[in-house]
Amino acid sequence: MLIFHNPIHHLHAGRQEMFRGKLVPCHESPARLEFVLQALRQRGIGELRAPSPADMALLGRVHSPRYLDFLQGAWREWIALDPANAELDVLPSVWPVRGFRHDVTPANFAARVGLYSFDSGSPLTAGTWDAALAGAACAIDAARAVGGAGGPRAAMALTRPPGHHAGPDFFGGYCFLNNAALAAQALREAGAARVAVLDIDYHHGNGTQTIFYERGDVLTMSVHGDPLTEYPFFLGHADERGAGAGEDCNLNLPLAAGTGYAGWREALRAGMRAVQDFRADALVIALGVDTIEGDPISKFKLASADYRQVGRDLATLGLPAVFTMEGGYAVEEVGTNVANVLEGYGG
Ligand code: Q9C
Ligand code: ZN
Repeated sequence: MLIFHNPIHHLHAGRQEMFRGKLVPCHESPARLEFVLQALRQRGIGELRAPSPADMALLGRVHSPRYLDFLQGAWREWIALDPANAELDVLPSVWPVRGFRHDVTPANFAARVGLYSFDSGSPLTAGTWDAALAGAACAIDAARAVGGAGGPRAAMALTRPPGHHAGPDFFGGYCFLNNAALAAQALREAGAARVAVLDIDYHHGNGTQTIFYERGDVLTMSVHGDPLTEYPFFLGHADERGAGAGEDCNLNLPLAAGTGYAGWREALRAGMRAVQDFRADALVIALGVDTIEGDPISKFKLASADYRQVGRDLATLGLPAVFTMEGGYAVEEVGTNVANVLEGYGG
């Protein structure tokens, strides 16, 4: 399997995230990816590749141009507010909720951060744009390597920051550019008529759902902690089925916090049946391994050994596939569990 890894992921390293009134150390850290690289090297899994420059035109077909401009210039504007800001990460503090106008773009940067984000847990740093862009390039390259159709080839975009919470024009949930959506779009443009995104991160893939909600050419499926109690709360419920041309092309399978592998696997298999009914030509697997028992911010109870079976199950779809790296915060186990999935999948 070709593994496109982000050689500059460490340029994105948030200092603190807001959690229940306190600034706490970031869960989404460079060490997460280093543990995966180490596990893959140790076991001789995959061939590592660095990405080529990102296709900006393709990025503009997934994210809005004004959001991309905002992200690219955000750090410069943050410093312009106050040079002392160089020592601090950008965190939003005001959002245009119900009743506010969405058709004005404030000149004040501190307000604009709120226009383009949905939480205060996703610090934006000096290197965020460069790191996220190189990660997006990994996703696009992985998609182009497996191509639109013609057999069960697979590739991985091994990158951070993760992507599945990032929407057409917003960041949040540690995500800035939606790598899984970019891979799906690149697969479409490489000739796959229908693409399915299977999101198995603990958290609902709200960004990916929103990007494709009204499209009939991309099925989005997510197995996740029930948003009535779990982040991101305001999306990911079972009655969200898609709209317009995308009606019945979105499937949410929320599970109670505390669910173990048996119940989780049943949901995954239901999601896989939907992929078959959709007659997908290619697959994107948004691979979060925050489903492990003991993950510091998640509440499913998978064991490390279960991830091999996850890989084996996914391989039975027999489709060209792109894996993207999403969450997983029990740092040492992130490497083991990602390597187990890829091993189960077939190397
Ligand atoms: N103190 C991904 O797994 N908030 N994002 C959790 C913990 C955000 C997770 C609060 C969780 C985002 C890609
Ligand atoms: Zn997650």
